[in-house]
Amino acid sequence: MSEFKRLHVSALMEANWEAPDWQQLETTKVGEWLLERHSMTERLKACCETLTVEVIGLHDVDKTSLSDSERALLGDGACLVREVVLSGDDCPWLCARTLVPMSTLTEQEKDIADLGAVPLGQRVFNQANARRDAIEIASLVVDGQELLARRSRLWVNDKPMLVSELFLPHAPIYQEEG
Ligand code: VNL
Repeated sequence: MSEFKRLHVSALMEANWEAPDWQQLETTKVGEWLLERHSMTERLKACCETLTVEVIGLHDVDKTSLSDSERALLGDGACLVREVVLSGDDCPWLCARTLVPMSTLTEQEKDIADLGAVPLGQRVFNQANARRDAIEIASLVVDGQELLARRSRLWVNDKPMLVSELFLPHAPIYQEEG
């Protein structure tokens, strides 16, 4: 897992995020995945019998380790970093890294630090006021393979977190229309 983590998490951290071409993407199957505003967890669940989450990293970072764009999207404070792999029926589909500002982990949201194998999307979209904005996309080369990724900001009770998701080679986003 550590080699997987090194490759995929660092690819996500080095991604060149760009604003999506909504008009062009909205009409494609890949676009439906990348531009999903509701829960990615739900969308993946619909493609398998069992969706599992493996936490591969959970640590704090101080504000000095945030990039300029992360700071612009989240504000200037320490964050919890949660790194996971989501698998559909034991096939790895998504590697995700979420930055949760400490100022988000308050009151009702304290539990987000202790989700373990509960998917973040399931927790966040349980809340009626959850929303997503600032969707950006990137194409990353990992192990010689070109993979799709996106970054977006999630809001719960008007508190932000920043979610980066890398679609692994067997993810449904790459499958032909069935
Ligand atoms: C998680 C689940 C993260 C589904 C995701 O993107 C996601 C998680 C950051 O459990 O951390 O799409």
